[in-house]
Amino acid sequence: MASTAWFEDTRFGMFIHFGLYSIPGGSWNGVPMGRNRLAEWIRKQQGWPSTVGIPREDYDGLLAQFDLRGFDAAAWAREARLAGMGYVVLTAKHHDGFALWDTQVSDYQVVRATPARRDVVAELAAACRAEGLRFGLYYSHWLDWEHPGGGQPPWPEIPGDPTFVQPSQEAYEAYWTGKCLPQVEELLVRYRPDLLWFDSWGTRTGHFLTPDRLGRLIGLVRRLAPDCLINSRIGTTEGVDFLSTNDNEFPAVGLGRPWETSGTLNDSWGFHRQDFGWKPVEQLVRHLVDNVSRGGNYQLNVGPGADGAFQPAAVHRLRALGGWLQAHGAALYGTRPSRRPEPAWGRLTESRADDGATLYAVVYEPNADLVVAGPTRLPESAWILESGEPVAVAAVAEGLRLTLPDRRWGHLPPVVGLRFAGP
Ligand code: JFZ
Repeated sequence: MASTAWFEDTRFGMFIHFGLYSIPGGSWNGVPMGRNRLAEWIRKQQGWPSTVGIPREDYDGLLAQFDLRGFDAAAWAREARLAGMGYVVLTAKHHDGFALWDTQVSDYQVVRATPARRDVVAELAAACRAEGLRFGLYYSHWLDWEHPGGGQPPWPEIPGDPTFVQPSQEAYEAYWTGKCLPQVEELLVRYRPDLLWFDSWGTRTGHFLTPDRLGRLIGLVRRLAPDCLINSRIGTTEGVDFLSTNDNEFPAVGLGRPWETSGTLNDSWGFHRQDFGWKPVEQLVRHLVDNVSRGGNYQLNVGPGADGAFQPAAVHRLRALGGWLQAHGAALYGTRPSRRPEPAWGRLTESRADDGATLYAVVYEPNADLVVAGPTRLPESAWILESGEPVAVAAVAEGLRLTLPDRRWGHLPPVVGLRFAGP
């Protein structure tokens, strides 16, 4: 197992879904895609339920348009840092099988098959490291719609879904040994990712993601990159480093080992020009604080347009999150869940050192009765984290009562720091 210390200390990362699907942006010939509106699925979902996706030759017409004229990896890395994030995870290869690096395993890749002729993975890896960020890669190991032996959508999952013909085990093994494993080896050896984010879900993975295949894949990572973290959506919770929840799933309690939620800013992962479901900043802050207070991370996604630009609605939210974290990040970065019960009015985290501990109370409801249950030992000091303004603390039967200064606290939560010297 690799060390998850950096992952648990960093708490907040950027997910980036970028690829051929970023060009159509959720609609094809003026018709918005159906089903779940995940724009990166347009190849298989366009026209749903009356038609089943886009013919391969039509979809591959996108290759000639993929020129990356506006792509600026340094700008992406800068936005992640400004958002207060500590790592970036890029879709190196999504389900459509298109590779964003100069893979020697397949011609279906950005350097050989597009006018861009740029290694997006290499550029972003360098930009992230220049910004002091960790770098990870998403790899769709289970599904691959380019290779004749790759997994097809595991449908029908909802009414109206078509049934896809899945490859034979022999064909899938040819995909596994001929594309999946050699491409993962390339990514590990060339770009040295700090984590690999594999993607599978549901109850239909076992037909192809057998213990033998997963053993070979996990073994490959451990052998070539012992420090590279692996997530549970590889298809098992055994022998992996952190758990990934389902999309946009925020557990009410911690999962007892390092874990993360990957979530979207709006509804689609890939750029979708008609996806207007942008989450408010306060919801995003609460998702982050909820997860961190329960021992988890938040990997928040951006779907850049084909020109590489982040939409203004995305930049607005990322910079707002970064602004809040500039003043309150100490309550999240490097912290661990508090041993005190989670209050209804907010969330608690703790940072512990040899000379004492600091309890952080993130106050969602400033007007509530702010009682922190547990020991009644008074702190040496208590203050509003962003301003230093003192906060009154009284010992009560249930624990400690905080009394905030009489202020207008706005829509983003204030944080109280409570310093306890000694063990
Ligand atoms: C998968 C991908 O299909 C999707 O395109 C995106 O990359 C996301 C991060 O991962 O989407 C999922 C994964 C899990 C479920 C549904 C969609 N699920 O558990 O229902």
